[in-house]
Parts: sequence; structure tokens; C-alpha cells
Amino acid sequence: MSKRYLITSALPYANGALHLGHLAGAYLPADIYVRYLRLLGKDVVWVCGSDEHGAAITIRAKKEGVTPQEIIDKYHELNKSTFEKLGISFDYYHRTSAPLHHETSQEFFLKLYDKGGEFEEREVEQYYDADYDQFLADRYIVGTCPKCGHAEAYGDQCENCGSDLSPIELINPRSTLSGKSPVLRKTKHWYFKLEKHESWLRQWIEQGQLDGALHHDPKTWKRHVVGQCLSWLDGGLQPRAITRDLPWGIPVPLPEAKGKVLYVWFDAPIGYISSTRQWAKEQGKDWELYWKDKDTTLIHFIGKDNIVFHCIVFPAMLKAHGDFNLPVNVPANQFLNFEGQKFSKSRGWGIEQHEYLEEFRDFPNKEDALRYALIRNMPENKDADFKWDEFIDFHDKELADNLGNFVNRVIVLSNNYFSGAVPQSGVSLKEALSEVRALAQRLTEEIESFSFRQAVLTLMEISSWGNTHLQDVSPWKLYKEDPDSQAIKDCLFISLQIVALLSLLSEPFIPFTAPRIRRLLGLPAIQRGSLKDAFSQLASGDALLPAGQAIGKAELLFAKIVDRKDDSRLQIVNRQRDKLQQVLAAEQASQRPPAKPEIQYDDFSKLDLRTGTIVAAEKVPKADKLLKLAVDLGTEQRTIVSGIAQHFDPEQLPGQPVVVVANLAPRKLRGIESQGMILTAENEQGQLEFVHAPKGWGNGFEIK
Ligand code: B3M
Ligand code: ZN
Repeated sequence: MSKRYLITSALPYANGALHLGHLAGAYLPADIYVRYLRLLGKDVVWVCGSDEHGAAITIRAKKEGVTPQEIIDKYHELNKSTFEKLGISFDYYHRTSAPLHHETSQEFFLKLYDKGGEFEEREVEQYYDADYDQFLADRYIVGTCPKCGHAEAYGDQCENCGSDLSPIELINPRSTLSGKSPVLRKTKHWYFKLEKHESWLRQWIEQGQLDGALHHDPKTWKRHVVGQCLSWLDGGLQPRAITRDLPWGIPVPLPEAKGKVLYVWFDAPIGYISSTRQWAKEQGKDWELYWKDKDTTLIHFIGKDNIVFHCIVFPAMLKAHGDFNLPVNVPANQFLNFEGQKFSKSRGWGIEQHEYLEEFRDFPNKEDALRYALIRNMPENKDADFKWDEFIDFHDKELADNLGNFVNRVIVLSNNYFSGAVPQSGVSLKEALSEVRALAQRLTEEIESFSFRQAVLTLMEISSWGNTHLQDVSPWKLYKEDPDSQAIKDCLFISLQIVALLSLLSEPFIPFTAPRIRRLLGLPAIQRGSLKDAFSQLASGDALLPAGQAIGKAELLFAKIVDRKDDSRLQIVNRQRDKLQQVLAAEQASQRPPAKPEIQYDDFSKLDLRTGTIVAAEKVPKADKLLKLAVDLGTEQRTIVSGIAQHFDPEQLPGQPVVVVANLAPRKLRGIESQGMILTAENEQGQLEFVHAPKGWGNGFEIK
């Protein structure tokens, strides 16, 4: 392991709240990793912040009818404070509107500019909205997708078919500002010559080689990350425009670039640097050590939609600059779905982080309950799905029944048998805990290889080991025979050591629970290096909790959700499930045809509706949709031609009760006179069903 770590998480746009998928993607995994490094006493800095430039912000401002500044202030505060409440322990949460970030980005641009050979200037034609006197960012242009025909494709992407587009490709483009079709106008932009960097990038990604030396082991990178990078490289790299004609952003620091700003994806990753600089300034540290020293490991945590920027574009920028380290790993996560579907704010499908905190405010230990469920189902190598059923199971079966129960039993028994003091024991902890130590060792390897799902299962395995050991010895049985039995003391001595170890190992995953376990044991608060110290104590066979130490009273760490005596927690979860049902029901209702205009009673009373039974049915030749039916109306038999052939097999129909509009004027269909109409309705699956009176009613009754 290296001496120093610089960890980054993707800077969220300050244009909206974050949902659980974001949390599971780039923030929770980094938090686990960083907390773990801190427990090992590593010198680590974790930076993040709000991404406050680009069309994402100005479009949201326009939608809400406020200024971009109001938007970024609102969502920066919301996201920052929500992260804090969930225990996401950034060292610094900066914002890209800060002066230090503007300065850092402009310096970066100028360094590449002055170096020469990295940029090229191009005169290009771009869409311009004459009414608004403004060039249009890609997202400000909508039109028909040339690939799939979707009418609302954006200038950079079609959300229907997923194609990357350029605004020029759109059919019938319109400006989202004026709604009119934009005009093409000449403008000048600076392009970063990404293609120049193609060959070393390939070596670096494929073989982990950089400047003729091994930079990282390429096997430690996730396959889907390497795969995405290579397919980009295979497609050939192109120069990328890094300036824009927009009124919101960081001014391009060149006299001839008045009115132009840096492209948001140029300045956003530089946000990692400025966030580190701001942190160092406030802490009296040297930021450059974290970015430039060879003993520093840089790791970017992101979602899969940002891979190309972090594995190709930003590394090329850093290399072009010359002084900076490149990331040793970019353990991007895939996407999290929600109850089988994509998160969608507009559909109301999903839950945002701050909403969860609000709606679960009366749910005990809500933060760790959520973190745990997200870690158990983290989309590490493929997309995953968050389900409330699983949230309940993970909480009740694993956190409560396994971990919570183990801690509780050990504390209760120690209080009962030894008046709350750690018992004397002569066992060799080296031997007694050898399996537990091996599990702890495995857990560290899993965290270090970004396998957090597996790591949290290993945590549970340690707790299971403790439960099994307790069960095997069953001190409550021994106690009845001989309350002074040494076996009881040994068993609880060992168990208490495991609880002490769990109070540290659990902290990266469930940081609200771990300090409570510490307090139950009478142990001091966790500090940087606590786990490292514990590992060396265990390695030399020393106790984490020495005999005689006073422990506290038991308290419930996790109150089960499914609990016959108290359903308050289940109700909180059920409210979420009900909300989703309502979303689905409302969507189904809105798919039904709109109501028809009002009619008078007389209009209705003109209808003669009668019960009947189909007695014969056959296909109408050369008509896909039509069936010829014979219907018994009690006093007479009618021939009715009905457009239901695609829904029913004629052989199944004889005997089917129906309702007939009996006084509909006859009309000829394919040469057959149809003498009435059969009533049907479409069910939720879009299939036709007959409307009919209850079976056994008989034919010819009037329906009023
Ligand atoms: N703000 C995109 C996103 O939120 C962008 C990430 C920047 S990371 C430097 O997905
Ligand atoms: Zn399309």
C-alpha cells in the first residue's frame, strides 16, 4: 500500500437532488474505502464538491424561473448537508463556482495553451438563436433523431435510442429558448488534441504501462471499465472542443475569447484539484504532495456514464500538463435500478437521499439501514436493483438477527455472569481467533480490491462465527451446572474480543452503529489507525478488551422491521411500496382514453342493451379482425359481425354470455349484415374481455 491517498468522487451537478442510485454509485463505495484507509492510519484526503457550470445548471434555472446562482446555492447546500447526514465523510466538499476553482482552471488552460501543440483553434458553424442573441449549447437544441425518429432528441444525445448525436445531425432542429429553428453562425473554439495521446493511453489502460514503467496492475481494474475505454480507443480519438459560447461558466482566459467559457467537462475534473487546494489551504497542508508526489495513490470513484472522462480525457489533460499523477484505479460502478425500473424523477419512480431521510425520520438507525442495503446490492460489476423486500430482509436477517443479536447476547451475558466486567481467561487468543483473523484479513483484501458487496458479507461471516461459537459452548447451559465454570469465562472473553473487532471492522459500512458498539464495550472512540493497532494486538495474541474492563449495558442496535408487537417500522416501508403502486395505477389510468363529452339521459335511454349468449362463431374469410357470431337473444337469434378475431378463438366462444346493443341499425360488413353490437372492455394487459351479466341470467333481459 502506498504512503498517501487522494480519493475523488464525481462532482454532482448542483441542479437537483441525488437519489439512492447516485449514493450507491460514487459516494458510498468511496466512503467505505476512505474510512477503511483512515482506520489503517493512512494519510488520505477525499475530495468532492458541486459541479456548478454547464447547460445542466442553466436549463434547470430556466425551468424554475430563477437565476443559475440561485439554483447552485440551493442544490449545493441540499446535497452537501444530505451527504453529511448519511455519514458520507468527505474531507472537503468544494464548489466549482468558487474563485479558487476558476483560478485553478484558468491556470490549467493557460499552461496547456502556452505549452503549444495541445490545442488547436477552429472556426466552426454552430446553431445560434437570433431572438436570444445566443449560441446554443447542445442541450438547448432539440429535434428529430436521425437514427430512430424520436421527435425530442437533444443536440448531444437521443434518450430514446441512446445514440450520441451532434446538433447538426438533428432533423428539424429547434431552440429550446425561443422554440424557433436556429440559424448556423460562425464561431471560434479551442480544441484539445486528444488524438495525440492515443498511443500512450492505450498502453496505460491495456498494460498499466506509463513512461516505460509499470504504473498499475491492469488486472486490478474492473473489466467493464477497461472494456469501455478500449472500445473508445478502438473508435479512434478526436479533438474535443473545450470552450463554449455560453453566458455561464469560467471565462476562457484569452483576450480574443471574450464571451466564451470553458466547457464544463474541461473544468469539472479540475475541480478535484481545486477542492484539494482549498482543503490544504484550510488545513495548512501542501496540496501538491497529494497530486504530484509519486508516493500518492489517486483513485476516482464514479458511475459508468463518466468513465471516458476519467479514464481518457482527464488523464490526457493531466499528462499534457505534465506535473500530475494519473489515477491508479477508476473503480466505476454500474447503475442501480429501483424496484425493477430506472430511477425517474418525472415519473416519481425512486427515492432521493433527502426524501429517504425525511420519510424514515422515525425509523431507528435509518442511515445504516440504508447504507447496508445499498452495499449488499451495490452495482459493482453489473446493474443492480434496489427492492424494499430486500431492504427488509437485509435489515432483519443480517443486521438485526446476526450482528445485532450477537453483540446483544455477548453484552447481556457478560452483564449477567460477570457484573459487566470482562472475565479472566487464560485462552490463547492467537489460536482461538485464528479463523476470525483470517476472515478479517480477507475482508481487508476485499475492500482493497473494491469488492464491497463481498466485504460486507465477510463482516457478517465474522459475526456468524461469533454466534456459532456462542451456540456451540452455550454458556447458559453450563451456568446452570457450574456458574464458575472456566469455559463460560473463556467463551465470553473470546466473544467480547470479536465484538471489539467488529466495532472497528463494521465502521466503514455502518459508521453510525460502530461507535455505539464501542460505547457498549466501554472502548474509546475510533481514531485514525485504530484498526491497524487492533490488528497488531491480535497478531501478537493480545486482547482488544483486557480482563477486568467494565462494559456497558445492552441496548438494541437494530429493531426488526417485521415485528408482531410493533408494526411502526413496517408501516414506514409500506408507505414507500404504496407510493410505487400509486405511480403505476396513475400511469395506467392516464393511458385510458380520455372521457367523452357529456350526454343527456335521453341519449342514454335510447340504447337497448340485452343479455345474450353466443351460440356459434366463425372467421370472416379474408378479414383478419372480423368474426361472424350467432347470438341468442332469448326471443330471436341475431347475426353480429364483430372486430374481435385477434382476441378470441372462435371455437371457444359458443356458450359465452354477452351484452348486445340490440337496437343498433343493421349495417353490412364484408357482405354480411350485422344486426347489433357486442360490448367488450380492454383489461390492464390490453386484452379484450366480454362485458356480460352474471352466468345463469338467461337471454333477452334488458340492461338499464
Ligand atoms: N457533474 C456529471 C454527473 O454528475 C458530472 C460529473 C463531473 S465529475 C468531474 O454525472
Ligand atoms: Zn434516437
